[in-house]
Amino acid sequence: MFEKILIANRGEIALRIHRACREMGIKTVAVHSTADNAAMHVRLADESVCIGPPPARESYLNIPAILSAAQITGADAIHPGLGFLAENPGFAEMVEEHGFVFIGPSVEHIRMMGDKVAAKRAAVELGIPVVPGSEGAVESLDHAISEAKRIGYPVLIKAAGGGGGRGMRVARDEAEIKEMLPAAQRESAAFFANAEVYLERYLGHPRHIEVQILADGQGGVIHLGERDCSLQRSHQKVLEETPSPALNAEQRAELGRVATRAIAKLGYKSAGTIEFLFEDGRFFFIEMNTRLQVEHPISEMVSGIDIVREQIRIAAGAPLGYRQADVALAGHAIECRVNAEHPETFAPSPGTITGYHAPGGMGVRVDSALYQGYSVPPQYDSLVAKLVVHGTSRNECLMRLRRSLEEFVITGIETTIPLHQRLVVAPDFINGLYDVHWLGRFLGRG
Ligand code: MV4
Repeated sequence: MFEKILIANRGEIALRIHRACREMGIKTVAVHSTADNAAMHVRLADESVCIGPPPARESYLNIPAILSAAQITGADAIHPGLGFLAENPGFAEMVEEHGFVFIGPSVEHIRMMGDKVAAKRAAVELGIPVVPGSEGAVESLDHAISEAKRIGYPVLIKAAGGGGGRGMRVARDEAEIKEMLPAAQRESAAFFANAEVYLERYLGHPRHIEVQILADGQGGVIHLGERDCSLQRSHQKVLEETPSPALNAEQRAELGRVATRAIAKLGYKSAGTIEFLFEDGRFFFIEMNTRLQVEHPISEMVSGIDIVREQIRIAAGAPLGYRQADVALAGHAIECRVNAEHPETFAPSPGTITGYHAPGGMGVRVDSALYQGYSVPPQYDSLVAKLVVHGTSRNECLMRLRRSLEEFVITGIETTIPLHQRLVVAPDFINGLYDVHWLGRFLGRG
C-alpha cells in the first residue's frame, strides 16, 4: 500500500480524499495556491506545498509545480480529485512518467472518454444503447443535412471535445443546421481545440441518470446503483438522489447489468460513471466520466462502500474488496449542493464565514472545508458544502433533509441553502416528477 499520497485538489473534495487516506494509515500532502494558505485541506494534511498564485492555471493546473511537490515530499501516488486535472490524459501520463501512481483509470481510457465521438463508438461496441445519431463526427454541411434527415428533427449538435452541455445547439430543420453548424464548429475549435461535432436526435424531456462503477482491472467489476441528477441549472447539478424515483426494479437491474458488462469488456479500472438520458422508459448512453464525482457520497450512503478507499486500493494493485452479490443497496440518499451564491440571482458570493454550524444526527453527512473565520476565495468553484442525507425510505430521507436544512447555518456569505429549502417542499419534487428542464422552469427562467 502507498505510504504517502499527494492530493492535487482543494476544498471539500481534497478533504474527502484526505479522510480516506487517514483511515487507511496513509500520509497526505496538500498542494495549494496562495489564496488557500489558510484552507482546511492544507491545515489537516501531514505536509503542504504552495504551488503558485491564486489563478488555477498557475497553481491547481500547474503540472510541473504539482510534480515537483510530489518529488520533494516523496509521495508514492497522486489523487487528482475532480475538476482541474482529473480528466486530463496528459497529466495522468506525466504522473506515471515521473514514477508516481495516478489514482484513476488508464491514460487510454481517460483519452477515449474525453472524445465524445470515440466514447459513443466504444459504447456501441460494448453493447450499450446510445441516442440515435450521426455515424461519428459530421464532416461537412451536406453530410450533416443528410444525417439529420436520417435521424429525424429536431437534432442536437454536440461538440466531440465538449461534454457537460457546453457547445450544444438544437436544430429544428435544415435551415437551422445551415445556420448553426459552422458556428458550432468554430466554437468547438475555439473552446475545446477540437472542431469535430456530431448529431443526435434531440430528446425533449429526458432525465439524467448515471451509474456508479468500480472496477479493479483484474476482472472485478461492480456497480453501486444509479444516481438521478436531473435537477440542474445551466448544466450545474443542484440536487442528486439515489435510487432514481423514475426507475422500476427491472429497469434498474437492466441498467446495472449493461453498465457492468460494458466496463468489464472495456478492461476499465478505478471508479467511473456512465451517464444516460432516460426518456419514456428507455435509457441511452451519452458520456462516461473517468473520475470521482461530486455526487459520489449518495452512492456511498446506500452501499456502505467508501469509493475513494476503493480507488486507492485499486491503484495500489489490490483486487476489489466486493463482488456484486456483496453490494446491498439500502434505503434512499439525497445530496444538496450548497454553493456560495445568491439563492435567487446565483451571483457568486465569496467572503468571510462569520458563523458556521453544520447539521448532524442520524443519517446526516456534511462534506465541507468551511470553518468560522475562513474566507471563501473568489477564484474557484462556488461549491462550499455538500449536505448528504440517508433514510430507510425516500420519505424518511426527505423529512431528514428538511430538518437538516433548517439546522444548517452559514453566515457572512450568501448560500443556496434557501433554494434547497424551497425545492424540498415543491410537490413535483416530492412526487419525483421532474426531468432535466424542470428546475429551470421552477426557478422561472426556462
Ligand atoms: C441531450 C439532451 C437531449 N437530447 N442529448 C446536456 C449535458 C450533456 N451531458 C448532455 N445534455 C443533454 N443531452 C440529446 N440527444 C438534453 C441534454 C440536456 C441535459 C442533460 C442532462 C442534464 C441536464 C440537461 C439540461 C439540458 C439539456
